[in-house]
Amino acid sequence: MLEHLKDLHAQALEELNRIDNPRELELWRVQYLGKKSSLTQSLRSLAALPLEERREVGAQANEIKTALESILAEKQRLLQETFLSSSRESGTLDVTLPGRPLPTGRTHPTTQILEEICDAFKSMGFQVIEGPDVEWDYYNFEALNMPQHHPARDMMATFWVDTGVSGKARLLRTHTSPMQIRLMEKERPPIRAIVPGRVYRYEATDATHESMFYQVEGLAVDKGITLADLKGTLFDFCRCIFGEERKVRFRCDYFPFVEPGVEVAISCLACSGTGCRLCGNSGWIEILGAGMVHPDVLARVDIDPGIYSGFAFGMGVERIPMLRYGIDDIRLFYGNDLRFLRQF
Ligand code: 2U9
Repeated sequence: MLEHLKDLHAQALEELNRIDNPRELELWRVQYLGKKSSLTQSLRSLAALPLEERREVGAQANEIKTALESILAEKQRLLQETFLSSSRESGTLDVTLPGRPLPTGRTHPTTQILEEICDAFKSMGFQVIEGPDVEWDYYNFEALNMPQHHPARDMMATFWVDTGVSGKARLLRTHTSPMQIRLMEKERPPIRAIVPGRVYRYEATDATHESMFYQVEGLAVDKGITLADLKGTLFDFCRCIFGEERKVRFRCDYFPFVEPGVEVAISCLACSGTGCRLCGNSGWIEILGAGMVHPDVLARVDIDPGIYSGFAFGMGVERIPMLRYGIDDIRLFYGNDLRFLRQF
């Protein structure tokens, strides 16, 4: 065995000396150092040898392998150098040409805005949590004051995963609020959290509707939280994302999981409130829904609404870059057209 290894080493060196191009060098590498080479096979068959012989042959085979690897690296370097200098001399290589640009990826516009939104709330002391896309009917609807046959369920046309009995059926979440119920079940106030994530609606898509889009919803629960806290937080958020000069308007609205509910609008980004096409001549653009968490929702997770109160809010994420950059079709976000994505 030792004799065979020595011959192999000598033969490899002799052949290497005759090689003068990279293609032959690669064939040499496969023959002497590849997976099927005699050297690799010898190392593999060591286990079958008696202990003493195994030690000696193993050491010898490893030594040869290391020597061949280092001489291969040296030969590769030499051939590369020879190739470069002969190309330079013959004029086939112009070292003054600019290099070829490497294509680089970039952050998706939705991810960019999600990061901005999360940073704004983090700076106000909110934690960021995520939850499952597949949810129980209980967390998505029942715990949020929408029992079976509640009319508000119709507005959140649902992709059902399976249809168990009420509360036990599974679905693709229609909003990220279920995670806030899970959080309140687990933790006691004070709670301040936002939940970014994908949500799903079973409806025809058009320029302003997608069957999957992103939401950020938020929740703050503690003793003594009032509508003034909601207004202060969302006012700061709107100005942080849309600019210090924005006016922010709060008007009554209805959502089953809050009481009272509000819709939040900002002065139009295009006309600053005088009225234009973007704002439908109203001067305002609706950006968020919000409200004080309904006492029944708190009671259901065993938080006493006589002691604690909270506010909650929700927003569609894609709407923000659409307004900011004048994107007129939400379907562009997930169509994977690089001509669109490369602009951000
Ligand atoms: C809990 C209690 C209350 C979250 C809220 C809204 C109002 C709202 C929509 C905005 C546009 C969703 O993407 S959208 O279609 N959301 O208007 N969301 S209050 O209220 C909660 C959440 C969790 C436990």
